[in-house]
Amino acid sequence: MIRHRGYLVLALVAILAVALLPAANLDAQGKGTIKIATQSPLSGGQAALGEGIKLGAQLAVEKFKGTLEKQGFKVELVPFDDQAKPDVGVANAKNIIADKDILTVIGHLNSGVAIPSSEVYKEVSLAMISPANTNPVVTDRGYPNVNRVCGRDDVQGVVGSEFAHATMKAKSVYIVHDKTPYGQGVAEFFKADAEKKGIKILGFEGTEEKSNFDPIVTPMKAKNPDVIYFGGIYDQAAPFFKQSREKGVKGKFFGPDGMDSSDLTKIAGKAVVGMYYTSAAGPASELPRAKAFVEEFKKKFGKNPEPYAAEAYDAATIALKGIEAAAKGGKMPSREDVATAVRKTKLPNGITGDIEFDGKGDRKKALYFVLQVASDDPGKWGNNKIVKQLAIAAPAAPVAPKK
Ligand code: ABU
Repeated sequence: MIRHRGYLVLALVAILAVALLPAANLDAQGKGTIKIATQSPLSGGQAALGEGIKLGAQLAVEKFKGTLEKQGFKVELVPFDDQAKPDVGVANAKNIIADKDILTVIGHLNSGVAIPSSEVYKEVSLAMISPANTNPVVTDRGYPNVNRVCGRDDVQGVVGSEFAHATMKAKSVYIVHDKTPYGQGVAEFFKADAEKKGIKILGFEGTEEKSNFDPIVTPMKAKNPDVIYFGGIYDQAAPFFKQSREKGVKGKFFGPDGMDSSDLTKIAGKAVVGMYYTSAAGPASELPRAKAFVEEFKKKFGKNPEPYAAEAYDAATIALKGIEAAAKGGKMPSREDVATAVRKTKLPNGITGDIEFDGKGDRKKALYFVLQVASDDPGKWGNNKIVKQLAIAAPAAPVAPKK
């Protein structure tokens, strides 16, 4: 009886083994998992843009992962929340490099987070493709693994000052910035060129204040500037502009791409309708090749893509193409091979235009826009009018001073 039971168990084990054989074979054929990480703020005041970056990348990965999957790789997107904080971005970056399956990072939103985080990626030659970081330092370090598909603030600041001078006819400007590498950086580029054009700088000050701007607004109002420029991000700029108008400031508001989110009108309402801002992100609804992306995005996520979501889509598309090129022959590529391939990857049909990197990882010709806020309805942010559109080559890297 006991002997019979033993045979029965053996037979069951054999049947089970045969039944599991196809799955086991599949595993044996599988070449492993390839992960693409995103890093952007998914919580806090800048989550609107950060979430858009994650979702833009997600859409591209879902759409274009097929080639790698056919080769036997499993492809996954792994989102990280950097909370727009440098220390959180760096802590995430350390976890990212510890996961050997992660072969590229799409991120960040904030240059002040991207710069220290990319020092960590560099340790292991992990490719980073930024959809949104505009501070020159991001690429001027000349790291072979660091790239961006957007423009730079040394160009954006000048585009802004030219517009303030030629179109807004500004004779004087008051500049406030957020003290971050991005906000202060773009404000300095704007200021330097505005001064060259003879615009009088009535104030230049940094603040980390998020809610009570009285101490800045009162002396600023007394100087009666033609233009008030805010170098920073919408979550801080919106209450600043709103309070400025409420306190009777008459000057025109202006700012860089940190203004470019529907949350600017959600917070500031009518105070910002009609204001101009520059951007390195094209409004996706106005980019001829991005129409299908906008429709797909809305259908899948039930909302409009925020600025830089389309750039994240193109960045993730380049990441996949780079990985495919490095995985030629069906072998799992090294991070270094992927970084080399990403730098060489061309996207002649990107939804934000043609993309190709120069020797330091800048987009060879980046797009710059001047836009005007059309409505206080955040749902109509995509209707903001393009007042000016330019494609400008990235400046060469600064030459180190001779010792
Ligand atoms: N360029 C918009 C996001 C801000 C930054 O680069 O830090």
